[in-house]
Amino acid sequence: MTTRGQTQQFDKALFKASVEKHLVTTYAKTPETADSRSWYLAVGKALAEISTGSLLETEKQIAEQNVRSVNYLSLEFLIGRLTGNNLISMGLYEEVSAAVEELGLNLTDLLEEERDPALGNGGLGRLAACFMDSLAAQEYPAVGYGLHYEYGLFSQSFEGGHQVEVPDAWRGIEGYPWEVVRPELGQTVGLFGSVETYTDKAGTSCRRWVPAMTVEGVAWDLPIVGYDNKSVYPLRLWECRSPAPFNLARFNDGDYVGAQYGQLEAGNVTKVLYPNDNHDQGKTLRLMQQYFHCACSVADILRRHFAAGNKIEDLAKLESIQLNDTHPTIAIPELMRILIDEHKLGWDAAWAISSKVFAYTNHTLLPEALERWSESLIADMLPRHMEIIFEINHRFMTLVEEKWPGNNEIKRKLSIIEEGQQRMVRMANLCVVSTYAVNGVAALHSELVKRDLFPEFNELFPGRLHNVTNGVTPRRWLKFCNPGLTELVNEKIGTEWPAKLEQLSGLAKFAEDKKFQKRYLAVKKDNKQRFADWVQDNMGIELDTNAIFDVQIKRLHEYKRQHLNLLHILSLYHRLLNEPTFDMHPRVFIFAAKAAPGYALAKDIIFAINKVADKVNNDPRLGGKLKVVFVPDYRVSLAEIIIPAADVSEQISTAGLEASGTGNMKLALNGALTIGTMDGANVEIREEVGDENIFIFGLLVDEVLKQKEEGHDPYRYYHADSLLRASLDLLNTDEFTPGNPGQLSAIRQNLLDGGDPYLVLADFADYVKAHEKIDAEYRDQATWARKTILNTALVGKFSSDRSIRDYVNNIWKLKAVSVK
Ligand code: DL6
Repeated sequence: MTTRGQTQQFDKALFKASVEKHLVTTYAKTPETADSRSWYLAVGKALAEISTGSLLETEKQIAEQNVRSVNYLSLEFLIGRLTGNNLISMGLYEEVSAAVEELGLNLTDLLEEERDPALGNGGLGRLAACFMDSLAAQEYPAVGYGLHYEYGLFSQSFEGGHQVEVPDAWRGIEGYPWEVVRPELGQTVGLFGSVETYTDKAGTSCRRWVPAMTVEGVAWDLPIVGYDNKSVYPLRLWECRSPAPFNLARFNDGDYVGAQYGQLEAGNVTKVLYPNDNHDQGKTLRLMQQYFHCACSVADILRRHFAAGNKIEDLAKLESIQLNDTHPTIAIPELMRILIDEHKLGWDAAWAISSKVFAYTNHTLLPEALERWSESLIADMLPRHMEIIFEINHRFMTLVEEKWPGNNEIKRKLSIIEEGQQRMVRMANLCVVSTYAVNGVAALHSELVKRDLFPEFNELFPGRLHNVTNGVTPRRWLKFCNPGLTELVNEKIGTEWPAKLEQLSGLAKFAEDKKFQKRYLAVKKDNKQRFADWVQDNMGIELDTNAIFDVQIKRLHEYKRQHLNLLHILSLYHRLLNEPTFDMHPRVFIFAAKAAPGYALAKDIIFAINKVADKVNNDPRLGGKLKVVFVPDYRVSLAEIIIPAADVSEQISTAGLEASGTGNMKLALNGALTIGTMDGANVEIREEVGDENIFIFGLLVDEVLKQKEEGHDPYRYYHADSLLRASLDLLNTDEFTPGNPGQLSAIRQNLLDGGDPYLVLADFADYVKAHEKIDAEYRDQATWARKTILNTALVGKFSSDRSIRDYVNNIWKLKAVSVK
């Protein structure tokens, strides 16, 4: 019984029986005793039964065809809840909804029971999830490799306005219904120890690593269900365990607890996701995570390669390994080690393979995010890998000498090893030297990678540096999260757009159509109401859906400038109270963001926004014109409610610092108008939607660089602009922290005496002006309707399907395999 769009055989009676069977046998509940969570788990398990079968079948058919595939290595996959999304991809949403209704349940309520698997920090991890979705949707053979963290990104709550972090046990006690453990795929991983020289049978002197300890990698597969097809790809997550459950000698001595130490220590490796976004912390355990991830993944890639009957010499022909940022870079010396030490290839033969297997994506230009590991740490944990890195560098330095004879300055700059008191390994340099393709994630970013980060590499390796502009999956970020708009779009342009997002341009002709405008705005209003209800229920704040919903949702970071947004709010507060002629359309400023636990100023900014929110939300003098909501515990499932409700999208990073952004794409797709700097993918969004349908402000990249070079003087702006001065000075009073002046001063101090490193003050006046324009244009609802419709219509380029096709055509060179 396969209906249109339904990709899996589905029998309602059998499905219901399977749900009830899992309820009883897997979760030990009867229909009478089961709560909503148990029912969700049972439904998840019943669905996973279907997807696991398809996953095995997909693996089999791809292996039989023995075609080229990509292996996406990432320390983060911020997949979000799977159930709703997988139902959409399987084409079973309505069928399962009807089936559970017959069991006396409501599918929407059940979906709310799923905890978000928060296995990533932000943009980089979410991008990896979108890419897996698009690979499966287009059937380009792929495996995603990540880590099975016991705890994902911390849950956030607020106490007295301060961020509090709580560990995130995303699997619950029962485990995650969609995952399946694959014991047969286990790997053993060495750590520490030494390197020895020995003579092989042929009399050749060889080197080999003798690890001091080993840990076990256990594979867990999550199904990435292809949209509207039969492919299901594995997202393979490695969990670290001790090789023996306990130390038998100690156990026999009666030391029951000590006997399990090994287990506890190995478990630490994949215990928790490091909560830093765009910041490298250099912790030993993090390096261990990275190596563990790479060792298991490379071994699994080779296992598949040999299982299909291939020779090692054909590896680069059949496999590409994409490194998602530098976090999995240690895979490069790991593969070289295996090729040389285990497969006995000479250096040149090994290099010829390895350097054609790996490709690298750069996601940031921020110096604090570019990973460097101390040579001594690598040499201690991975001594053979350090030797190989030295050899790669030695050969590379010879190349540099040939190109720029006698130029030690260039050598110092390009070397993989950074000299200094403590020698450091520059992972990005290692990547550029050792891969066949390097890409940035938006046109501007890729230009800056070429021009500012790696100019000499670009000369040395012409053609190696590429651009692949990021994208987002239209399935989750429109079809699933915005059913109202989906229905309207389906009616106008048909139902194929979720797999062909460029078709949205067909909506452009309705942008002036009054009837369509009315319906589009009605959908937006409904979405605003859905979010307002959530805020009322969860935060006790009442929102007026006639207000402009102005949204900034992303990690809290100075370069993303949530404090610029805050200053603008303070300026509105000041004007409403002090300028009798000032008027504004009611506005709700919505924030959601987690700060890295060790990032003090980011936490100060959260506190300040919360304090300002407390005051303005309850100040009758403002006449309800200004509201501020800081939604706690930002996560994918919250984004799914906020994004469809947004009127305005804040993309206000200092130009040159946001590599791409992907929230900007999701918000524009759902009809929010961007207020943004000429940064990251904003530049390309502007190109697509047209200058009149976006609000651009602020310094350009080269103006930022110039201003920094010449010495940015924040006080110059402070003295020249009375509105800025009034807004900043509010932070020094007790206006928002009654009885406690100075509690918000750290932000003001950072901006004035700390030199304003992200040029907030330089962009303030232009930002205020852009907001005034938004205010005026929103009041003219017909104009606004046209602009918002055109945003949805004209951002088809930002589908992650297009990004994946760019990778496939320019870097990976894959052919699709249609699973039967
Ligand atoms: O490419 C995905 C995403 C971009 O959209 C963001 O602009 C960028 O900040 C983010 N980069 C990182 C870097 N983390 N590290 N290392 O998360 O990547």
